Amino acid sequence: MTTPALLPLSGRRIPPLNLGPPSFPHHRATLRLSEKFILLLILSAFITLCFGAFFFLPDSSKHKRFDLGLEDVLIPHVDASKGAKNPGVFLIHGPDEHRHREEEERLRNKIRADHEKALEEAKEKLKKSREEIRAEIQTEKNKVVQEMKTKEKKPLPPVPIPNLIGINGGDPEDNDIRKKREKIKEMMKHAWDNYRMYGWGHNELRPIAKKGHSTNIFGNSQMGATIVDALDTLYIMGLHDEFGDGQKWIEENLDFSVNSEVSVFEVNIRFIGGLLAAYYLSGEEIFKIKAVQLAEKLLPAFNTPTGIPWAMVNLKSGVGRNWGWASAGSSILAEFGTLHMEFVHLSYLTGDPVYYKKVMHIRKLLQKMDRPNGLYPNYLNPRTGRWGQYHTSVGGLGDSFYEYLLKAWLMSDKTDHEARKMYDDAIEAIEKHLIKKSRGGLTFIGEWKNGHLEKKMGHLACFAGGMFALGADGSRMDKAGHYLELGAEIARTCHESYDRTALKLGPESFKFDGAVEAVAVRQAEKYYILRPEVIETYWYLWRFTHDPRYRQWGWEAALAIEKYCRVSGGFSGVKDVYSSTPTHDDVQQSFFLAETLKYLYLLFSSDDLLPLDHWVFNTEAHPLPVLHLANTTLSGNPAVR
Ligand code: DMJ
Repeated sequence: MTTPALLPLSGRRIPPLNLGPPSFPHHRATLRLSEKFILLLILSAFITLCFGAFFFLPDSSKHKRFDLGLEDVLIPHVDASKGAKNPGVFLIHGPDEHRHREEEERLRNKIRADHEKALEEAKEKLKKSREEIRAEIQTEKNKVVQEMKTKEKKPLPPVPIPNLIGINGGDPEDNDIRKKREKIKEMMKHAWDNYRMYGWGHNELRPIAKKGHSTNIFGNSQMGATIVDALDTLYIMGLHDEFGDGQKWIEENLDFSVNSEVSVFEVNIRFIGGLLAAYYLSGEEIFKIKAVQLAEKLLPAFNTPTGIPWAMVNLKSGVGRNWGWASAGSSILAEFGTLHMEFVHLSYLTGDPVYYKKVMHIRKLLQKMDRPNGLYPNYLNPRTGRWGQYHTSVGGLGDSFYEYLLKAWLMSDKTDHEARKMYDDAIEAIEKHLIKKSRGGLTFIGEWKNGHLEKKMGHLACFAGGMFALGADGSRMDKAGHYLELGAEIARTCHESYDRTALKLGPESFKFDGAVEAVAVRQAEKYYILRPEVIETYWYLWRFTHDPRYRQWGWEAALAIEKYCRVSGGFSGVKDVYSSTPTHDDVQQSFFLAETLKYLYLLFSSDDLLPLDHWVFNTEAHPLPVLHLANTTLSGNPAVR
């Protein structure tokens, strides 16, 4: 049966309509002539309506699109020279009238053509099966997602990249040292390859169960913490294929729009620090873009009555809160005080002062507060702006706050004098009240708690040996020698804490009590979870003194890790360093790849790899370049100019 042709106004033949569902073609065949006539009537009414609409619709040429870069906006375009008083009313005569007719005819033709095309497409669509239509919709969806991703990758405004000196190389001349360095690289390969095999995309690895692992600092997210944390170590070791795999995963999978409550501090030091370092080393834009996307997600954490951020934030909702155990809902000094380096770099790279302002606000607030004995307590209530419990520590809860004061000064090319002053004041108070010598002559850093000194030093506090050495140059009253010596004494004490165990690995914390020196007493403090702080201190002291003992001590630690922590599926922490038959905790921490192995590798490299006058390491060992801002400005930042 043939369908009558439709002759529209244009006189062009419109192909027969196919009105029935494609899966039931016999329905079409059974349509009676009167039904067809009604359908044709409806269709011609529809076409007439379309033409009518053309004359009644507002003139779209009066609107012009402006691309403002960040978003498109529709702005009414008014030509002031023509009938501005009564827009919309125009009397047209002479040659203008002719032009106007031509234009009208052109538009009519265009509408006809579009209309025919639309009918043609509708007809084609109806011929397709459900599956085909579904597949088409999916392709369209994918296209939109792809376009959104491309938009996300939009480059940020270019800024001068600091001189990147010493980002590879570091080959030691000595053959024995070269072999040791190779061994550390092999350990990194073992840790990475197993994570790649069994934990890929998870935050961390269970090297014995051979599966992924995570902790509450990353919420319930699977954000590949080990990948991001390890990237710069892979890069400086020349493991470029592995680096490429990590980059690919980040490009394709790292997504921060997840309904997950994460630690602002941990995400900052591991993810933002890791991504920024990977960006600076490799020059790959994607790392910078991801760092900025993540930083935007952390900003809601600062929405507190005082501007002191919450410890945790939900990346999707932006709702923040504090850890339940932290002194009546307080924020923690080492957490809100360890954002400065990364946030200054974010402002530098984006030209957006918001990050800089957030961390400077924290600094100003702290400066104004009274400090008992000149010491900073570890807890601060973000609602009231008052200190919580008076507990001061250079180990956990306090540690990296002091580190970041010193490093803010170093990173600003030693121009951020305010940060240096705060650091000097803080360590003077620490030296006066917390640093003591044991009966056996070991210098240790205790903790101030409830009005008295606890003679206990955490593994975390061992980082301070490196910090004192790093801050020696530039110290008050030229006490450089004194601080270098203090750093060396802390290194010796921490080495003792390793040496006095069965495994030659240090406990989580150790006491100085009567006959007990540098030894853990409580069972719960005897574990070693692949932490880097002692090796970090060895490395800084090696760089500043070249005393071979630091390489020796570092090698002892590397051998102990190899012997007691290496398992077939990676590296694991151990539960008791005093037991000669270790029980594993079955966790390969991401900081083992970010820090422990990096510091070991640097310890057996020559000093031209990441020289300390050009690079400052964040607290997760991610190197960020010194910002020589003499000829440029960091938006809204007179202090580091
Ligand atoms: C790391 O995440 C960082 O070094 C942090 O500052 C303290 N703790 C761990 C490693 O022990």
